[in-house]
Amino acid sequence: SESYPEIKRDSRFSNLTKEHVEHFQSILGSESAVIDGFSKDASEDIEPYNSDWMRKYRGHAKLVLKPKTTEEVSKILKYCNDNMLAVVPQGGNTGLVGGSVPVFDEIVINLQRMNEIRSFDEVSGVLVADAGVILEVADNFLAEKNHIFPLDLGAKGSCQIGGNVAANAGGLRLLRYGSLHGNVLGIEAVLPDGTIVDDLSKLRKNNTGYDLKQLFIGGEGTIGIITGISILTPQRSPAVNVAYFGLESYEQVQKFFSEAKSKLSEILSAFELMDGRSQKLLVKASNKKLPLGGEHPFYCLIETSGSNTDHDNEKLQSLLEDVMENEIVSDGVLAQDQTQIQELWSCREGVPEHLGHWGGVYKYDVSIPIASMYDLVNDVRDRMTKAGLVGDDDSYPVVDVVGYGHMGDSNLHLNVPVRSYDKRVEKELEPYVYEWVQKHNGSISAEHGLGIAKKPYIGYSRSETMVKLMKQIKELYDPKGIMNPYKYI
Ligand code: FAD
Ligand code: 2HG
Ligand code: ZN
Repeated sequence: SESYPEIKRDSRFSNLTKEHVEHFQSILGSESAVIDGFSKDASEDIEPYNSDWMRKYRGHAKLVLKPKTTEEVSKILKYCNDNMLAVVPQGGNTGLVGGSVPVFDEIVINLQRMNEIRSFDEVSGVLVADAGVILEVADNFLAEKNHIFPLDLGAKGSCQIGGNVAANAGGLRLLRYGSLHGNVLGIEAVLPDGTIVDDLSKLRKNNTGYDLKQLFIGGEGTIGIITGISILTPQRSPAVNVAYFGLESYEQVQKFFSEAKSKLSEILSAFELMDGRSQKLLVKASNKKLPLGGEHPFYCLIETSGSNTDHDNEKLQSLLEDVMENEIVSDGVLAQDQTQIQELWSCREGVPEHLGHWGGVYKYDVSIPIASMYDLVNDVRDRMTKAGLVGDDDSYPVVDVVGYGHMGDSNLHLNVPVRSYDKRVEKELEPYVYEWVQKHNGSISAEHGLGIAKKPYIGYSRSETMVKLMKQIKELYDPKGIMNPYKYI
C-alpha cells in the first residue's frame, strides 16, 4: 500500500473519543450500524472499509457508520461538523482513485444499509432509489419492468448507484445512453451541516436557475452525501447482439468504428477496444480461452440493442459483409445465445480484475482525441523498454504495457501491470503520461475521477481559474472542510 509522506493530518480535525462513538450509537441504535474499531468485540472487521479495491490505498479509520435513513445521515453529519470530525462517504468501495477510503482516521460513512427502491414509473421510466442500492440490483429490478439502468460497468455486482453518481461513472454503454449528467434527474443529498437538499425531481426539463445537482454528480463526496437519486431509465431492448473481432492495426480499428456507426446507427450500444496484449494477459491470468484463434494486435467488442431482431440482424450482416470484404477486420465471431454473449463480454469486463494477477497495476484513465489515442500505449511501452524495466521474467518489475477501453467515447485505459509497486516505474510514468495527455489535448481523468491518486495533477487538465472556482464551491458547501478531506481539491 502507498503512503503519502507529503500529506499531513490536518490538526484542526478532532481525534475520535469514546463519547463521540457513544453519540453515534445513540443516533443509529442497531448494532450492525456501527463498527467501532476501539472495542475488541466489534461486530465486523474494520479493515475492508479502510482499503480500496486495488489494495493500493489504506486508511486508518477507527469507526464505520452505516445509516439507514436520510435523517440519520443528517444527524451524523451535523454532529461531525459541530465537532470537527472528518468523514469519507463510501459506496461499494470499487473506485479506482483511492477516493473511497480514509487517508488518516476519517470516519467512514458507508451507504450499504440505504438500499431501498423508492418508486418506479412505468410510463416515464423514472426510477427513484436510495443511494446504497447495488447497481446490479437496480438493473435486475428494471429488467422485470422491461427497462435498463443507463449505466453498466464491470463492478456492477458491488458498486452502488450513489457511488456511481458521486463518481460520474461512464462505463460500457455511455456511447448509447449518454452520461449521468444527462440521465440523473434529481438528487437527495445531505450537506456537512446536516441540511437535507431535497431535489429528487422526476422532471426531464427544469430550467429554473442553476442546476445544482450537477455539482454532486462527479463531486466524489467532497461537498455532501448523496442519499437518493432519481434517474431516467430507457426501455430495455429485446434484441441484443454481441460480436468480437480481431484486427491488424489501430488504423483498421478506427475505420471499423466509423463503419459500425454508419451501418448500425441507432442500435449500436457499445464499441469497446482491447489490445492484443491485454487479451494475452487475460488468458494468462484466468486460463480462459479467447473466442478467436490466432493472434491479433487489436480486438473490438461491439454490442447492438434494438427492438426488432430481424431488422438488427440485417444491419449487422451488412456491416459484417462490408468489413470482411474490405479487410477492415480479419476475423470475428457473433454470439449465438445468452451464454455466448456473457462469454464475449467477459473478455472485456474481466480485464481490470485479471491484470491485478501479478501484484499491482498502474492505471491511467484518459480521454484523448481518437486519432492519437493508442499512440500513448506505444510511447509508454517504448519508454519502459528503454529503461529496461519491462520483461517476461520475475527480475523485471513491469509485466507489460497494455491499452483497452471505451473506443466509442475516446476513453483509453492505459494499464501497466507490475510484479510490485516500484519507484523506478513510477518515475518513468509520472509526470510523463500527464504531460503527454496535456500535449495531445486530452483529459487526465476521463471517468474514474481524481480521488487521492490524481489530485496533484488536476492542473494538467484544468486551468487555474477553473480550479479556483472549484475551491470556492468547496468552501461554500463545506466551510469546515470535513467532507472527504485531502482528496480532489
Ligand atoms: P466508491 O468507490 O465507494 O466511491 C467512489 C467515490 O464516490 C468516493 O470518492 C466516495 O467518497 C464517493 N461516494 C460514494 N458514495 C457516495 C455517496 N452516496 N455520496 C457522496 N459520495 C459518495 N468506472 C467507470 O467510470 N467506468 C467503468 O467502466 C468502470 N469499471 C470498473 C470495473 C471494475 C472491475 C472496478 C473495480 C471499477 C470500475 N470503475 C469504473 C470505477 C468506478 O468508479 C466504480 O466502480 C463505481 O462508479 C464506484 O461506485 P462505488 O459505489 O463503489 O463507489
Ligand atoms: C473499465 O472500463 C474500467 O474496465 C476499469 O473503467 C479500467 O482498470 C481500469 O483501468
Ligand atoms: Zn472504463
